[in-house]
Amino acid sequence: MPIRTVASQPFPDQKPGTSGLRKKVKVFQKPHYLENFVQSIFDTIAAPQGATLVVGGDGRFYNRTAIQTILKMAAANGFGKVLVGQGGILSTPAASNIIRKYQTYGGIILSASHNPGGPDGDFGIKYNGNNGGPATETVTEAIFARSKVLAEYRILDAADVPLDSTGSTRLGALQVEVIDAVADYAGLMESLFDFGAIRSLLQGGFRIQFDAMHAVTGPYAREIFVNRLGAPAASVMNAVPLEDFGNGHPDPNLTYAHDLVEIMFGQNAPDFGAASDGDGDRNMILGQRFFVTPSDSLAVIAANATLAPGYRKGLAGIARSMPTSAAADRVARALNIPCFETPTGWKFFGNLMDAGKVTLCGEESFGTGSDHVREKDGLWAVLFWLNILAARKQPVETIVREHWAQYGRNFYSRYDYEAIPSDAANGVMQHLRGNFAALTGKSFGHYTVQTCDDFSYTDPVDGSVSTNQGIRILFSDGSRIIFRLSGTGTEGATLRVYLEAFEADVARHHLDAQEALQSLIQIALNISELQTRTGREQPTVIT
Ligand code: VG1
Ligand code: CO
Repeated sequence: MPIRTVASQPFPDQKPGTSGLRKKVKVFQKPHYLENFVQSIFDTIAAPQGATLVVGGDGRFYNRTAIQTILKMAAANGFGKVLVGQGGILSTPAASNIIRKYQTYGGIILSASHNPGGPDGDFGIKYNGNNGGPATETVTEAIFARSKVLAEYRILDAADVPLDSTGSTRLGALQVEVIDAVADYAGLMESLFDFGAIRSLLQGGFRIQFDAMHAVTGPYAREIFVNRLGAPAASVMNAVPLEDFGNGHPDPNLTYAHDLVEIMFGQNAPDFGAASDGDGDRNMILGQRFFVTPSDSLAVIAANATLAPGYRKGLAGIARSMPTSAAADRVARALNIPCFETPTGWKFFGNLMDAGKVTLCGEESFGTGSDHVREKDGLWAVLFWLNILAARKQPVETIVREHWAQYGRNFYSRYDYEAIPSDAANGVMQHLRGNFAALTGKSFGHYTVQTCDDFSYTDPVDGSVSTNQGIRILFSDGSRIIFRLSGTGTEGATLRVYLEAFEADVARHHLDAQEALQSLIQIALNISELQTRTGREQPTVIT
């Protein structure tokens, strides 16, 4: 079969964001666009002749088309074998596991995560290295640099490869192996958690509801919750992955996972509810009429980690992204283990996990995970909670309230202003930067600004430095306001405002977060001039 060499044009807008390259499907459909990016990856990683690659995605629109292109390009670029999830589907954590388990030369994951899909929706692509984690910034910068000077790409002229049943096909010299997308992952989960105890919990009448949001976790959740743990089939809802996620927004939060929220906050609510996002790496945890913030979830998992067989020996350390609340820091202090603060995005946790410095990682954006893979892992977090619930035999709400009583409560909320003009968003950030000196020492009622800065991070393992990772306004009582521009949005700019206030007094733990954070919110709006600069009275989403 002939290999075609195609002249390409550079695309200077291909700078990858928080999690790889995310664009509208329409952009990916432009001639040579995807090909250029894939060739830039291949040129940068310089895999040895005959190397094995993993390829899979969250099943959204364009997944199959992109996979056929990548397979033909892998064949023309000297790869020996590609492992593809059945139907082209692999959840992000499952792909990470396969890279590690079969020791491949990394993998390509196709997803725009929680962003909507379909012909008018979003698509995304990223390379994960042989540790199973998203490429480090050094590698993504190199891929970007390569894409700017790329002169041509190589692709095999061949028919499409069948992807719907497991088995092997040849594509020129390349062996394409379609693998069961679920089995290895389910096995890994069974090795970490006490499935026997969870099964007994469910047999005893404990009711769970999991919302796969018509995204990638449906088949995984069915296999794990229904087939292996014996939950009724109806406990997994929206379980069939659809190319447009049933026209939904596969983002597991109180706004977008409304089907589940209605059930969990309604009459006769089950004992436990959870949801995952488009590519299966995020999670939302709910008790009966009770929402667990992702930052609290990380802290509770850390404090109870030894209840799960895979973590019985304890944790080496914890890492959280900078905007994530400091609830986990308090647990780390009590356990006498280190706690790391990294920039947003899972790629910053990889080095720490590889070096054995941390076991658990988490982000406020519904991301929790551990060193079992190198991605955040939605179903893993759900199983961790079920393991804790099976061991402690208390409701979700009681576990969280007891946690607050012991460690104090970090009230937390995030305000997202989506699709605002980039100039206005940059203007807010510039305005804040220009006011660091004026703000320092200033009091706003109970709150006094201690310091303000632009977060920068030096990787303790490889010494690489990442600057401008978010503006921090730090108050003397430990409260924080963070301003950050999203790196995953595909329309204009998304400005995120993160608010955190610590409360040691149990008598105030019953407060609603919005109530407890009211004055901080006012301060944030005041000092940023956000409303006048963006013309937005209200945020798009509050989590
Ligand atoms: C968002 C979240 C971040 C997360 C990233 C990828 O990034 O804030 O915490 O790691 O999405 O999540 P940003 O730059 O838009 O704030 V997902 O589930 O892609 O893989
Ligand atoms: Co995701």
